[in-house]
Amino acid sequence: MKTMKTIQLSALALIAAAGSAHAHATFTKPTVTAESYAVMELQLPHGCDGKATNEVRVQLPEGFVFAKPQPKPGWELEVIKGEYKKTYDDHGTDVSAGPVEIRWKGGELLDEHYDTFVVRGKISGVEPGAKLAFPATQLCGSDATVAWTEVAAPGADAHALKSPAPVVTVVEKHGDAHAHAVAFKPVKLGSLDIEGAFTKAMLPGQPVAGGFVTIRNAGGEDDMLVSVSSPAAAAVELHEMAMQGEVMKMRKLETGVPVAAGASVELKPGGLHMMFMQVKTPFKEGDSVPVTLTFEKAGSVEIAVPVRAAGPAGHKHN
Ligand SMILES: [Cu+2]
Repeated sequence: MKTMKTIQLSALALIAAAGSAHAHATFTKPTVTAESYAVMELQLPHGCDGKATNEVRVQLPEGFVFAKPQPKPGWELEVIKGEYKKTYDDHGTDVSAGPVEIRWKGGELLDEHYDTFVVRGKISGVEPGAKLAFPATQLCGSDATVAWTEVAAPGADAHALKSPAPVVTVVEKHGDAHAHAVAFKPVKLGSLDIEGAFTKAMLPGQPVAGGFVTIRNAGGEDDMLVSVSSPAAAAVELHEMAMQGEVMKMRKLETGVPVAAGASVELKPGGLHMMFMQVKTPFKEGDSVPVTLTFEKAGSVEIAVPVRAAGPAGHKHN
């Protein structure tokens, strides 16, 4: 048992050391949408051990086609062309060759500065869920380089790599609708503003789920969230998490959640929350759950609560 603990600790220490020594080259956005144009913005966190970067090379993966780099003042562009492995349709024309590497040359990015290098292209013929790696190299003068070129084997953990290539994950085209579903559109009810509602995807076998929302009372009169209901759950209770001695305990609020005049109350993980009891069908990421909030004075309103990705730990209930 003791040995096990030591091993875990030293592995953690290693990860922490690797993380702090070198921030990695990454894209500003982690996902791109299948079958659509993507603007890839590569951010470089530092030079080569103190030296300024004079050249940045980015290799383009198969499935990222018709690429066009964004020119940068002070840098020359070189676009290296090659054969694609497949043929791609560009508005009715079959295209089998195009840019495969972009080089920004002759500039100067000091070690203590940060910059981004941008290339636009079409994500084509790549299955949603796949990851696209763009191996990148920073050249500093004639003798120093930093290579971000390691690519994890399919299914392997990229965190274990020392110099991982910048990667994006391809998401479904209708991922757009999904992204919209995840954002909650604020709702007004009298002088109450209801914002930021969400719940989380449920793990198999998880019977309950927490729900969260922020309520602002812009009016001059105190109000109270007295009840919550949803056709997706047998009941929805209002709960509070509170320390009971050393233990975090959940407590049912029998009278409701007060929303004082001019104040706002946030139902959030680890604090006040709605609790969906005996959920009929586990909540799935990207869906939304119809919920009716009833206030003592302002009355009732139905909102669509978006389902976010499951948290690191499911919502436990005692
Ligand atoms: Cu609870």
